[in-house]
Amino acid sequence: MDVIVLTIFPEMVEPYFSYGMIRKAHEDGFIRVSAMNIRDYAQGKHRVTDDKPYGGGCGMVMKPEPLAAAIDSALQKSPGAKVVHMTPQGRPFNQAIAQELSLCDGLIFLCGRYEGIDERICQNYIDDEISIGDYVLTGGELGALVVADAVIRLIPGVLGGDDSAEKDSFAHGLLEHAQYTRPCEFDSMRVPDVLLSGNHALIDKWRLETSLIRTFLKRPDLLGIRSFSVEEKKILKNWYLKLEHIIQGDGQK
Ligand code: 9D3
Repeated sequence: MDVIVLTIFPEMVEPYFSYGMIRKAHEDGFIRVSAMNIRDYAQGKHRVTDDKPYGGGCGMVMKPEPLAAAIDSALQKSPGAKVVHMTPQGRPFNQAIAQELSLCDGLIFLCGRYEGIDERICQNYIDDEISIGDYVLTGGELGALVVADAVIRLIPGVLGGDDSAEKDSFAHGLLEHAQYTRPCEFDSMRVPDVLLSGNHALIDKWRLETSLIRTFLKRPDLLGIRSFSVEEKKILKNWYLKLEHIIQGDGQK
């Protein structure tokens, strides 16, 4: 997959691609990541990329010609790529959109600055509009990195052929179970005995139960949009029975 970020601040996004899994995926040839400077496609001595808004008002708007030229140039490097405008008005980004974008041959992220980009670019050069959430950023660069990061790790082979992307919490709709590593005692707190037992059926059951309880406590909204397996229903009904005992005051203790 090609990932190209169009920005007036390429120095802001390039370093992110030089570390960890993305660097490895690039080196191994699964992806080609780059940033292109919109200013390189602007005209005149000063290569101006922004101008005053028609109709008046504060702030500046990104001029259409440099954006169009930058997008055309990126499309030449990656024919058929999807052009994604990062904007607070876009579709709220989530894991399902990451899955969808991971099927593309190429992604070109257009990052706005100032008050935004000329509307005529939105109409004729953009395939998709994405927001990374309801808060105000200073530009689209962090958004492009967030989306690129989430998409790249889903590309087959990028995780080294294992299935951890499949097991991700948002893929199965539950939060991750608690994690422990050595030492087995830290700050007087011990690792739960079941994890040291070597009994993998019991460990899986414990992990599912902690996943469910954490999701119930921290993100009950996730449980509302999901159906449950037979095993999960058993665990939930068990809590229900225990709570009923407590409410009726006839608990074991
Ligand atoms: C300060 C100007 N705002 C009008 C009240 C509109 C506005 C324009 C441009 C607000 C933010 C931005 C810059 N943001 C992005 O380019 C952006 C973004 C975001 O701000 N939040 C969430 N996702 C994204 S993706 C791109």
